[in-house]
Formats: sequence, C-alpha cells, structure tokens
Amino acid sequence: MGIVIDLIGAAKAGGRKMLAVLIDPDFGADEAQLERTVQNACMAKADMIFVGGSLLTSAAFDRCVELVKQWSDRPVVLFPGSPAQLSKHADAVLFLSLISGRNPELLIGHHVTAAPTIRAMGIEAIPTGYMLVDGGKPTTVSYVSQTVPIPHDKPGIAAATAIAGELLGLRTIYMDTGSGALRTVSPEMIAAVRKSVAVPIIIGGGIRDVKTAQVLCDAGADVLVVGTAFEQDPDHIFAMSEAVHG
Ligand code: 1GP
Repeated sequence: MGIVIDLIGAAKAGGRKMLAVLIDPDFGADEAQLERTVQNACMAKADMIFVGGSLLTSAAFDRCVELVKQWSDRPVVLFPGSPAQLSKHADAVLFLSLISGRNPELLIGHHVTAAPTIRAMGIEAIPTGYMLVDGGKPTTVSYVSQTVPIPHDKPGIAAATAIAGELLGLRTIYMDTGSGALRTVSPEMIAAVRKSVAVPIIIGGGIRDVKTAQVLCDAGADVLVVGTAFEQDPDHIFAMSEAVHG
C-alpha cells in the first residue's frame, strides 16, 4: 500500500489532486450502505477512505474499519474524534493537533493517551495540524472540542497558524469547517495558506458539488474530504472523483 503521507506528497508533487471519502463510524452501522459507499469509492478511484467522527466512538468502530479495509483497495486512514477511535485494521491515522484552538487536551493530552496504542498497532501516524474554520453555524466538532474556530474572513490568521504548524514539524495541514457546515473554507483562505506552507493541504466541511470542489482545488487544496454529501447519495462519489481528478 505504501506510506500514506508519501502517497499524498507524491500526488502533490505531480499536481494530482486527491479525494478522500469520509465514513462516519456510526453511519457505518448500516452495513449495506457502508458496503455500497466503499465499493463506489473504489470503482470511482477515490484516493483514500477516511473513517472517523467527532462524537465518542461507537462500539462498532473497530468492526467498521475492519469491513472498510476488507472491501477496499484504497488506503484506509483514521480521522479520530477521540483517542478511542483507533483500529489495527487501518493503514494510517491522522495524528491530529487542533492548532486553531487552545485546548491542551487536543494539543497534546489525547496524543499521550493514544501514542502507546498507535505504536503497538504499528499503524502509520501522520502528524497533522488541524484547523477548525467558521463554517456559518456551530458544528459537532466545534461543540465537542470547546474551541473557537478561525473566523471565515481571516486568511491571515489561518496562514500564521499553518506556518506555526509547519515549523513545529507537522506534515500536513487540515482545514475543516466541520461536517454539514453551511459553507466551505474560502478559496481566499486556502490560497493564503498555500502561499505560506509547503506541506499538503487537506480541506473538508460542506463540500457538496463538483463546481465548489474544483474551485477549492484551484485555490490550492491538495486533498478534499467529503462525508455528508456521500452519505446522502453514495453515487455522487463518481462525479466528485472526476471533478477532483479532472
Ligand atoms: C471532514 O468535516 C468534514 O473534514 C466532512 O464534512 O460531512 O460536510 O462533507 P462534510
């Protein structure tokens, strides 16, 4: 399968944009729907499957990751909402520091809790600077993390935060307006961060249509993460994948 951060880096170097299909482990409790989503992701040549959610883990989390891995020929990457969302069946885990917030648990506390398990599982950890951006309404992640998102119209704050993350050695920057957000991270903010850091930029939250996806890629996003739109219609993965790769 290769090292996931190297796959992302190679795609970025080659100017190839990536699509990650996000699966919420709770939604994954519906196995037929889960299988269809994973099959579509593979057939549409989506680049990665992310599994995770902001709420505490469902008992079925590990089973969900195991099934996704079994059905998928794509890299499976954990996007954990808590240190309990770990599974040896995954290829990698986004080792997230919530650098837009000032909650010490999400800057280092959860990492200490999760680190021995990640090491024991032997899965790849991808040091990720996670930046929550205002998407027009409070989302589960803003509520659960108890942090204030970066204002939507302040690209300078996002750029400074991303630079700090890169200087700290983080390997990727993930800007997210949260699942089901009313609006995505703005192209202006993505462009400002793109100009400021060399690491790959992941964008998620509120991406529903192919036109928006293209605008965000043109602004400098390297990886787009889509969850809600594919939960509502798993067949939408095909058009989205074409738009991102086209
Ligand atoms: C992942 O929060 C996003 O970063 C997912 O957002 O569910 O709105 O696609 P959507």
